[in-house]
Amino acid sequence: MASEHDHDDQNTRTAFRTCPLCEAGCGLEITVKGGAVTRIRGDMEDVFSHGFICPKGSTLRHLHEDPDRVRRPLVKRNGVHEEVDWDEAWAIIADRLPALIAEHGRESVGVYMGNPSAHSLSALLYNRSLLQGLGTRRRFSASTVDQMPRQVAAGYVFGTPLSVPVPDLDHTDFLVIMGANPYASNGSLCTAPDFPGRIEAIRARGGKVVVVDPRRSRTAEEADQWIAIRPGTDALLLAAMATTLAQEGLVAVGEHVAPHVHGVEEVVAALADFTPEAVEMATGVTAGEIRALARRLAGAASGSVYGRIGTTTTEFGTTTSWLIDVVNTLSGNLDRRGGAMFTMPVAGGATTRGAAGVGKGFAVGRGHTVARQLPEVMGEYPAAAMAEEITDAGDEGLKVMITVAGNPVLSTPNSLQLDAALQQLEFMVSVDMYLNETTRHADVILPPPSQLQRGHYDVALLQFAVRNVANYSEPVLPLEDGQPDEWEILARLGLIGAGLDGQVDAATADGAGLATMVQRSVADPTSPIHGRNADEILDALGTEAGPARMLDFMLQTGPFGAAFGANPDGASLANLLANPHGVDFGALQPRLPEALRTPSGKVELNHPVLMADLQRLRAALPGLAEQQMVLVGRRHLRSNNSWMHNIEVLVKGAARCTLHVHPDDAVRIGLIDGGVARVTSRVGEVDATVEVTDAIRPGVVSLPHGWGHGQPGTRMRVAAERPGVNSNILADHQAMDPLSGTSVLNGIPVRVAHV
Ligand SMILES: Nc1nc2c(c(=O)[nH]1)N[C@H]1C(S)=C(S)[C@@H](COP(=O)(O)OP(=O)(O)OC[C@H]3O[C@@H](n4cnc5c(=O)[nH]c(N)nc54)[C@H](O)[C@@H]3O)O[C@H]1N2
Ligand SMILES: Nc1nc2c(c(=O)[nH]1)N[C@H]1C(S)=C(S)[C@@H](COP(=O)(O)OP(=O)(O)OC[C@H]3O[C@@H](n4cnc5c(=O)[nH]c(N)nc54)[C@H](O)[C@@H]3O)O[C@H]1N2
Ligand code: SF4
Ligand SMILES: [Mo]
Repeated sequence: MASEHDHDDQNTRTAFRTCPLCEAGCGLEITVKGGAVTRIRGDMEDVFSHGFICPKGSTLRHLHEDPDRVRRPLVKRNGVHEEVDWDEAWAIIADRLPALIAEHGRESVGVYMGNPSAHSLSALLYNRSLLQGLGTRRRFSASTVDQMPRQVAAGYVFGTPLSVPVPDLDHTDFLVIMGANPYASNGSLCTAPDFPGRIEAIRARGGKVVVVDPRRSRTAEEADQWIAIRPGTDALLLAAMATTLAQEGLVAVGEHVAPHVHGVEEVVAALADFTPEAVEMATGVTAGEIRALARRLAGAASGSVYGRIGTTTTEFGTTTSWLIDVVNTLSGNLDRRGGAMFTMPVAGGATTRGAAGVGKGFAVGRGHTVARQLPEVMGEYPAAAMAEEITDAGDEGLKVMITVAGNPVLSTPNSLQLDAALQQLEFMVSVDMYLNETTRHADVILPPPSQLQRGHYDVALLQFAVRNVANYSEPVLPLEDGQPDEWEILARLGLIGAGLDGQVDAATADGAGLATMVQRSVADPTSPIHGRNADEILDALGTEAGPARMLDFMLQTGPFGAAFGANPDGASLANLLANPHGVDFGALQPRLPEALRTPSGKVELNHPVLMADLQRLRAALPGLAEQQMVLVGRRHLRSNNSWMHNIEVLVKGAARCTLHVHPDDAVRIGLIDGGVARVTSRVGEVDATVEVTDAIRPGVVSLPHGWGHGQPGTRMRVAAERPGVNSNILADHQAMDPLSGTSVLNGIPVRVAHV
């Protein structure tokens, strides 16, 4: 392996690997002795992370060695999961799945793809094969409990759902962070290893950082200013900032940007009634503070407003994301150094393909759910509709579910409803490495190899990186004999769904898929290999099936690509193998208008779908101004959604799944620190341990998600010792941002009582 260096000790080697656990993508230096990992630390030479690592990074070893990690397939018999060999597991699926498809049709199969799908090269490249093979349109994913609104807004305004501008962290003079806590999360839709260090660098060079968050998060504590907004009202705050810029003559769209933007005046006019005074009650931020924030943004040499989970998982998630673009544009910060910029991904970019500066644009609604007629968005339906699509869709109800890298029973709204619905399925398959709250319902669990046994490249997260970098990691540890790689599992599952199992194997299907890609590319006038000989390209890609070969093709045909010899020093798999610490293709550069893929070739700042939603926002204003108790979430540095609570070194110490309550609320309700509170929402109730803290706005309580372990039939022994409670029992499956189908997970109306 190219990334190994022999040590004096013949048995010891060092491997370099990008951490796949969160979006930061830190480089790890991994020492392997006699086939076992003995040490993991930050890779000092990594071109992007420069040695940074968080406490989760070194636990890849613990994950690999976790005795509870599923290593061989599990089959449920008489309600109990038993280990079987791979042939037996495949035989059961091949027996049941095609028969159920024949009986009920392809649309009786539902698929849920979870978050680690976005961190697995296999899943990123082969979930597509699985979906094609199954042929169902009833797809769901963690996107609709996460970033979908940000992508929908980007789709309408800039032309593709991957056209998300990112804050140019390393050059900005003024950063406004809304609804994100990168000191805990390490950043999201803004790939930047050592996000905290980059924030500190802004302040060290004389810049300012403002955090808008109902909680005084760690990030807020480290910032120059904390604005304690009322949950769910960021759209109003942003609208009032835009209006302030207009009223005070501060609108200054960048010179090279202005000719490419449609509708600046129209947007300003449509927002005019959202004055700081009109929204101060609802937002809980005074008109003076709103004006000051707008002025500071306009006055900064460069600035960027950045929003994440606290802005997307709300009733106005898409409109909030759009208004972030509006404020960045009006203040002259779109597409400029230190502002909000477009990335130039080395592989797989949606804004680097096809004709430059123009495209098909973005639309939703190619199909609807059965029970509630909710529109398709980006080829999927709201995760919150999964349960009702099983139970309330009559003859068209889902009979089969396949989950890949997801734990929707803990991560999606109205968990108890979904938990019950999954029990009504005729068949369920999970591709997963744990027997958890979701996979306990599966008839067959197919375990992927551990993270250390797989190659890696962050095809998805590097789309949002604050520098254009590329880094490929080879597997650190080998597969066991006969153990399939994750891509083979996904591809074979797809072949079974397509009725081709036994006729075509995964490697052959992969070769055919690659050949199609190459043929399309040589025929595409915008491709760097246009007009070349397809066979010659295929020969150069070699005969080893799998994601590395496909990645090689993507790298070589990308914007920095080697293009199969045309640009010999460019990006290719060989080039990345020779550079185990990654390759840096430089800082973000202005990309307008070439990055656009809208039909008009303009920034559609006044897209009609977004403009129309302002009426809904206006109508909601009086309701938002009413005082009521609401629940928000939070993350902890040592936790990762629902699935890493089985790692002792991460979960030890004080209990983390606590309900944060402001002292004033505690007194009013009669709660004491360490006592128990009953939290009730429209759909459920949980009893949580109270932590009284002034690091939260009065009227707001906070409970982290991803807890509620220790259920019968699960096998996560460490997690079961500190089960916590599942906050998504409280999240309402009906409450969503209608533009994106994304659930309201922040700002859930609740009652809190003492028990
Ligand atoms: N350690 C760790 N890291 C992670 C994860 C993890 O679980 N643990 N998960 C990963 C994933 S999948 C994601 S998507 C990212 C998410 O990354 P972030 O978006 O940074 O997520 P959080 O840390 O939950 O921060 C969200 C913040 O929004 C605030 N908030 C809640 N409601 C509102 C509101 O209405 N308005 C505003 N302005 N703020 C609000 C919350 O108080 C919280 O501080 O993190 C990733 N990184
Ligand atoms: N209330 C509330 N709910 C939330 C959120 C919130 O802030 N508040 N955040 C939301 C967000 S941002 C997200 S992303 C979702 C996450 O929601 P999900 O993606 O549904 O859940 P995870 O907890 O990430 O579970 C990941 C699953 O994948 C498995 N797994 C881990 N690695 C791999 C792998 O490499 N391959 C395979 N095949 N399986 C793997 C794990 O064992 C686990 O079962 O939760 C959402 N839910
Ligand atoms: S910050 Fe994220 S990518 Fe970096 S070591 Fe921690 S979990 Fe891994
Ligand atoms: Mo997420």
